[in-house]
Amino acid sequence: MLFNTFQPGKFAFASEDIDLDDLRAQIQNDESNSPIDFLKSKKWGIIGVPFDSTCSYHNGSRYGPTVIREASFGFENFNSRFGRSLDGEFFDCGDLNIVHGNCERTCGFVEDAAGELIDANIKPILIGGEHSISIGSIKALANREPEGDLSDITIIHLDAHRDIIDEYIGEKNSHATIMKRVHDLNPKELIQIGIRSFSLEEAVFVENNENITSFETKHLFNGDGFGYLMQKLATLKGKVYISIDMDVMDPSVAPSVGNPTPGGLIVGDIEKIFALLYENPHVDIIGFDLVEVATDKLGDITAVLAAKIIYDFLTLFA
Ligand SMILES: [Mn+2]
Repeated sequence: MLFNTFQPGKFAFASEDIDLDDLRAQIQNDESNSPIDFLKSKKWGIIGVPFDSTCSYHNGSRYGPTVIREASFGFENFNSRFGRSLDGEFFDCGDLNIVHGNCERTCGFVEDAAGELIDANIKPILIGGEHSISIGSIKALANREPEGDLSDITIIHLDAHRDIIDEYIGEKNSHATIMKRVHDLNPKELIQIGIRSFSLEEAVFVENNENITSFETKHLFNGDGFGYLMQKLATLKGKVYISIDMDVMDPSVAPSVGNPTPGGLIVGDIEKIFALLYENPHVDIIGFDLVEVATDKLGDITAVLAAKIIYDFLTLFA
């Protein structure tokens, strides 16, 4: 390809289109195919989910997939931070049809679409959209586990907020309750990073659940706090799903998010977290999402940073 020009619906450097039906048929006919083949797969599939309906502050995350893809064309194929080229195999499936105003049905569509990728040994990447959509991918993965839940999967959740109340203004399915819905699926461990805003009810819930580990910014950015996080990630084992709410970043570097919250992470923090997970041979990342970029402005700095995070992720894990 001579030109690296923005194509609507494609992340930069994405492989050409795939025939999912064909891939799934091949896998179904392959008797030697096993769950390990999915686990060790380095193929990723991007699904844009332009859904914002339950947002409690700034709306606009429905434009996230478009502005993030557009920003992705500003990067070089060679990723100098990691000394590697982005030449792994990944596909961009485009944007999902969503049901405006209906979180449950939209997340059902996400679950179906992510499931189609997984059944072709392709790991799902969601670009949001609001945070509630993560449950689609996570359920698709849980449904394919022997226990039908997350008891063998660690969730790494980067966010300014805990998102772990049972209902938000009477709603069970909301961007403010997403990690409670995840916790309902019995995760092996839920690791929350960058937390700095939550209710007392959420604090009590976290305290009473041994499978939740919390790295609040007040600890991360004090003394050896970040070092403890690094130690934790270096000792992780097994299947890991990563969910990044862009409001985990400091609003000085990522202002265009649904709920900006001062005192957050900077770019190098995410790079260090990815590098450490990449260097840990005992971890298999099985899914990833990046949500809550809320802007309709092309070239918005938050969209550029979001594209860089996805670009870094693909450079290391594709
Ligand atoms: Mn948040």
